[in-house]
Amino acid sequence: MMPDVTQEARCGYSDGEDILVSLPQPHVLLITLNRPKARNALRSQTLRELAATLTQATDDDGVRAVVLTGGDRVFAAGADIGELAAHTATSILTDERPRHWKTIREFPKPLIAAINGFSLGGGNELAMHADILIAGETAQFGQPEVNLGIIPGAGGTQRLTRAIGKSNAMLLNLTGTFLDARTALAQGLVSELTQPELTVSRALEIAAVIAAKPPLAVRMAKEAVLKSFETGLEQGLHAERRSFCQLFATADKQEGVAAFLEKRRPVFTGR
Ligand code: CO8
Repeated sequence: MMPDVTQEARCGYSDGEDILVSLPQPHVLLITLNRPKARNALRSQTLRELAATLTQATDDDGVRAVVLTGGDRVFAAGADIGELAAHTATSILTDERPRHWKTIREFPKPLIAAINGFSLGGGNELAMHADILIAGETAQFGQPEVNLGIIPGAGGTQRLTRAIGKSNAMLLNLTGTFLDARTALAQGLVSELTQPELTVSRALEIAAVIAAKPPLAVRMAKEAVLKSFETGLEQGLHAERRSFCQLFATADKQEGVAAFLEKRRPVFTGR
């Protein structure tokens, strides 16, 4: 069930034309794609608003995790095909959207996707930008771009292959067929399945757990895991070690260790 967020403080965040933004619980921002009539198709406006909200959340110490959803019925049906239709080979070169994807890709705090219904094309690429993917049992995933005479343009050939392997990624990219939620779980695209009405609640629950952890350690853990997609093992281990050592300089490391030894709950300050 979608939490009732209407009464929640917004603390400077505002809804856009295409997204709803709320703070349903301490330190957790909830972003809901809100173009249901277009199955949450991602037009430039949607990505612009999403990127702007994530930029605001990056600078906001009060936000420690973000949940991204399309609501109870659809995550996102891909890039807005009407908008794509208007692009030419030259106009697509100066398209603003790669800039917004970069902002989403570089968001340093945990991003959890709560996925119901269709997660297709650019929508699935958006889902795969999340650090943790939770899906409803009726969710369906796909990269149907081939049906339009194009290929994915925001990671659908790269992130999907890393998530589910070559043969499975080829199947989706070359045939345009959809993956059901159970298979997506079995192949490692998502971490957990829930009843569709509980997907957002479960994602918020995970976000709450993360929000209670020391933010700098969380940030560096995310950075280190993502590094494994970009480097060889030796370089990745080196980066991990560097972050590991840096964390020894934080107040939260002192607090975490002291609290364990003193058998009390830690109070993390993000310093
Ligand atoms: N773009 C624009 N409008 C869409 C899209 C879309 N991707 N998907 C659905 N809609 C619109 C439909 O045109 C329709 O509008 P209207 O009511 O005005 O006719 C409305 O949403 C409802 O659609 P349906 O009647 O088809 O709804 P169904 O529930 O029967 O089916 C589906 C839902 C299965 C999602 C179906 O609409 C569908 O197949 N949509 C297209 C999926 C697709 O091909 N996605 C890939 C798009 S290309 C892409 O993502 C490239 C990514 C490139 C990089 C990233 C850039 C952002």
